Amino acid sequence: MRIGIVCYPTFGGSGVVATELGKELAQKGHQVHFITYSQPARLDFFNENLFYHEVYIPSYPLFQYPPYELALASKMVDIVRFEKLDVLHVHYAIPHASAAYMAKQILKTKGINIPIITTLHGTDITLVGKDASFEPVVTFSINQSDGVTAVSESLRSETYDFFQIERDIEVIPNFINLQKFRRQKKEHFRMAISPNNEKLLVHTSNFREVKRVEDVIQIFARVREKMPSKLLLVGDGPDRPKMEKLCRELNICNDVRFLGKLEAVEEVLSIADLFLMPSEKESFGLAALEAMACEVPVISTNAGGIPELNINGVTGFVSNIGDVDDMVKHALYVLDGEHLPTFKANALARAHDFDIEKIVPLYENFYQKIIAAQLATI
Ligand code: GMT
Repeated sequence: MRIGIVCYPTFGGSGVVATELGKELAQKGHQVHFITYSQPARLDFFNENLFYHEVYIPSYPLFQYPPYELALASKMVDIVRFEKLDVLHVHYAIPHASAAYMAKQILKTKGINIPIITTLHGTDITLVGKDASFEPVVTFSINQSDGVTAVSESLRSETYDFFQIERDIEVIPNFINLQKFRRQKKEHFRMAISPNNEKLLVHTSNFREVKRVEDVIQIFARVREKMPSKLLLVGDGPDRPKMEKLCRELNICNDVRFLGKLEAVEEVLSIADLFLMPSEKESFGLAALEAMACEVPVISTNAGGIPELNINGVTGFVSNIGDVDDMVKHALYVLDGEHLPTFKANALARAHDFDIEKIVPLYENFYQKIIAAQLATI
């Protein structure tokens, strides 16, 4: 198949899923064309089946807000025609699904009927998409897509609950490359961070409000009172300065390291004992899956799709949003030397359910189904 993938080229979340999907599809012999505004972060190697097409927006004094969606739609039209694509798969509804709709209408005038598949990732529905500034366009472009997938059951039902959706949405969960995300031997690194064998807690996120990083720090501060431990924070974002201040106020700076945006997250996860995800919203929780693949149990909230991944009492525990007491209690239980090995093994076993080799064929089958349905209408 010749597949166009449209995504945000950023670290984390939907961009990572789209890039990893494209890479795997290319390995399997499909031709994959990425269409976005800069080189996707994890697309940093050569493969004969992978192509990258940059969306260029010319600047003009009138454009206080550069019309990215129009430039993207025009690029899609160009690439679908020139590369003879079979399907366009857009990740994150805003603005990719509506740009794809426009590209599809333009292509129709040229005798081409390109199937559009939209994958909903989370905040495009649960946060930004719900905003009245976007809702009508999001509803319309979901309904107009030829196929729609959501990354969890929870996101699927939230989409039906909030928007007037008149079509099927298929759940295809996120996945993990178990060759990349696996527990590696990093004893020297662990010794450097926790020389006295302190327990190692890890959190990775984009430090936005919905991630509740403050809860991460409060949980850690309370665990540390009962058990010698260290906290590693990976990622960066608007809440980081507040979190640094909080660490100073709690006088725990010597035991907390802010590592910033790291590419090789799996190296940090390889020395971790526990992963913290106290998010307020999380359609899936890819960061938790990455941790589980590295044999790290998860203490999380029950927000969105997290309980579909983190099995309460098995791979870690889930608590109500903001219930720091409960998360501290569970963290101490999991970190107990008697319990930790079982939780680690369970986390890894659960990660295998989301093995990229199991999930990517679901996308391939979905593409085939949508392409066949489209051909049948001609
Ligand atoms: O979590 C974020 O803020 C980033 C966001 C994104 O789209 O990049 O992540 C969303 O998509 C991920 C991949 O499907 C999911 O694993 C995250 O749970 C989801 N985030 C939220 O729903 C808040």
